[in-house]
Formats: sequence, structure tokens, C-alpha cells
Amino acid sequence: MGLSSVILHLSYKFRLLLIFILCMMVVAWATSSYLVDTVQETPKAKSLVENFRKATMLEKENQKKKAMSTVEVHTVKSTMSHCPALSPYLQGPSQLKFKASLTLEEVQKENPQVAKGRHRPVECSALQRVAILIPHRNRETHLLYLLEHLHPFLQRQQLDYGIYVIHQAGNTKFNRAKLLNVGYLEALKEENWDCFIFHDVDLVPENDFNMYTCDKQPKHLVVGRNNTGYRLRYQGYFGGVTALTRDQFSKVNGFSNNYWGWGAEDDDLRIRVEMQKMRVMRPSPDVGKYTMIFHTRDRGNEANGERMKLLRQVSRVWKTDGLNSCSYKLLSVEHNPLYINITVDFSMPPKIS
Ligand code: UDH
Ligand code: MN
Repeated sequence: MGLSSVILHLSYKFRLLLIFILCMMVVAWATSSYLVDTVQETPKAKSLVENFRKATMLEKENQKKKAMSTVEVHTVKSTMSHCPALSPYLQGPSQLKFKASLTLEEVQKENPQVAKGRHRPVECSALQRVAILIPHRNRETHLLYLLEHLHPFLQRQQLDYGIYVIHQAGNTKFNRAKLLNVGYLEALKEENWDCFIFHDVDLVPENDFNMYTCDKQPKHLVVGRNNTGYRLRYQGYFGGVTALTRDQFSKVNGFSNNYWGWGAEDDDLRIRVEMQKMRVMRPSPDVGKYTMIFHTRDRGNEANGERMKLLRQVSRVWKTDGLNSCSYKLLSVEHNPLYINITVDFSMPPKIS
């Protein structure tokens, strides 16, 4: 091999080496710039990941807090202390006034905290859930005055309550007792009420120490009213406003359904109560005071000529005449702001044999 060919050969090898080194340098440069990029990018990615982690943790924390607060609400509700036996809001005797120009809108405005006829205390858990049942037909003004006074009265007593007005449609003879049976049956469809107050629309309580709660024995709340000199109408009177627990009322099979027109359906209930060995209790005369809004006898509620005869057969019929035989046509159930209105239709009374 001559020198020139050696040089040629070498230069060929050298060129190859040069190309190789060049390639290596390009690779090295590319890799290094990528690495630099990566190194520069990492903090960004890091913070991104960090932020995301933080966000997820925050979300998780929020969810945890939310769950905890729900638990808290539940526990507050379930461990909320019972309202005291004697409410601190009671005011005692009052002189009632009835403004001639009063409207339902005004009463609604005065009671924004009442919804769908119901209210319960926020500061404590009420001792009883009480349904007030009011038999009604064509006594709108009386209803207005009763609602005006009863809502604040029941709230001062710290009760969990609902007011039901059971309205008899049509012109059939009025049947107070049957309407009250309907009220009991329908009210229990939407709440497991502990206590029922059977309440005439025209009697307004004067003293909020007259508790609208139920006791171990059935209670008669109207000891006296203004138009009878605040004296009990007669020994054994059990009309106007009474309080019976769900079980007491069920035990006597409710009211009789057969008293069409005025009178004696309340005496019938007292007989049922006594037959079950229960005893009627009353508040003291200074507490059981009512103002009766003046009225005359309504058309369609004439005195019931059959009432004495019916009273004589209570012990024979009570088991089959009452809640378990109360048939009616339910026309509507409306949840108004201040009361639940139940409208029913009763077909004509069957002839009593
Ligand atoms: N009721 C109505 N509409 C009627 C009839 C009765 O809503 O048409 C309801 C209402 O809740 C009333 C209750 O049934 O409070 C009892 O009826 P009532 O007030 O007529 O009975 P009360 O014993 O009066 O108070 C009887 C007649 C009054 C005659 C007065 C003459 N001195
Ligand atoms: Mn009356």
C-alpha cells in the first residue's frame, strides 16, 4: 500500500468518524435541550399536579365537612332538647278583639312562618304533634278569627301542629261528628299525629295556659264561655273543644256517623269514652275560658229530633258505627298557607229504623 492510498483510506475513515461525531453531537444537543426543557417544565407540572391534588383534597374536605354537617344537622335534630313542659312564651289571660275588616291576607302576613297549615318550634323538639280538626260549612268569618288567634296561640305553646278544616260540601244536613271522623282519618294519611283537638270554628281560647296537648285521659277544654257566664253548660258536657290522643280516639271507634243536624253527638262521644273506663279531665275554670263568636242557628243544622233515641243505643252500636264505618266522598285536599282544607261530600243520611 502506498502512502497516498493510506492517506486516502485514513481520510475516508476520518470522514466517517467525523460524520459519526457530528451525529453524536446532534443527538447530544437534542437530548440536552429536551432535558433542559423537561427540567424547566417540571415545576409547572409539579405545581399543576399539586394544585389538582389540593383541589381534590379541598373537594374531599368539603364533602367530608358537608357530610359532617349533615350528620350534625341530623344529630342536632335528633338530640335537640325537648321543649319544656311549660313554654316560656305563655302570656295567660287575654281579652280578645275581632276586627270587622280583617282579611285572610292580613292573617297570612302576620304568620309568614306558617306553611301549608303547619308549624313547629325551631328551638326545641315539640312534646306532641297535634292536629287541630275544625268542622266547617259557611262560617268563613269565624274561621278567619279563629286562625288569627290560634296560630300565635299554638306557637306560644311550642307545639308541632297542623290545622285541618273539614268542609262539608252541598246542602245535606250538617254532620259535625262525621266531619271530625273524616278529619282524623285524612290527617293520619299525611302525618302520624299524636294528639287530636276537635274544635268548633266559633270558639276562641282566651288563655294560652289551656294547653292544646293530650293527656293520659281525654280532655274537655271548654270549661266556660263568655255567653254562658264562663260556667260549664251542664254536668258531663263534652262539646266545643276536646283533646284525645290518636289511641284514645281509635279505642272508642271515633264519633258516631249518624248524628245529622244539631245536638248530642258530643254526649255520644262522652258515653263511648266512659264505656272504655276513661275519665274526662278539664283545666281549671280560669284557664278553660273561651269567647264564642256570636251566631244564630245555621240552615242545614236544625236540631236533630232523633238525638235522644240515638243516645240510648250507643252501647249497642259503637263498635260498628264510627271510624270503621265512616264512608265519604273525598272531593279535595288543599294545602293552603294557613290551613289544610279537606272537602267532603256526604250522601243523604239513611233513614233510621
Ligand atoms: N258548623 C259549621 N257550619 C254549620 C253548622 C255548624 O261550620 O252550618 C260547625 C262549626 O264548627 C260550629 C260547630 O259546627 O262551631 C257546632 O255548631 P254550632 O256552632 O251551630 O253549635 P252551637 O251549639 O249552637 O254552638 C247551636 C245553635 C245556636 C243557637 C243560638 C240561639 N241562642
Ligand atoms: Mn257555636
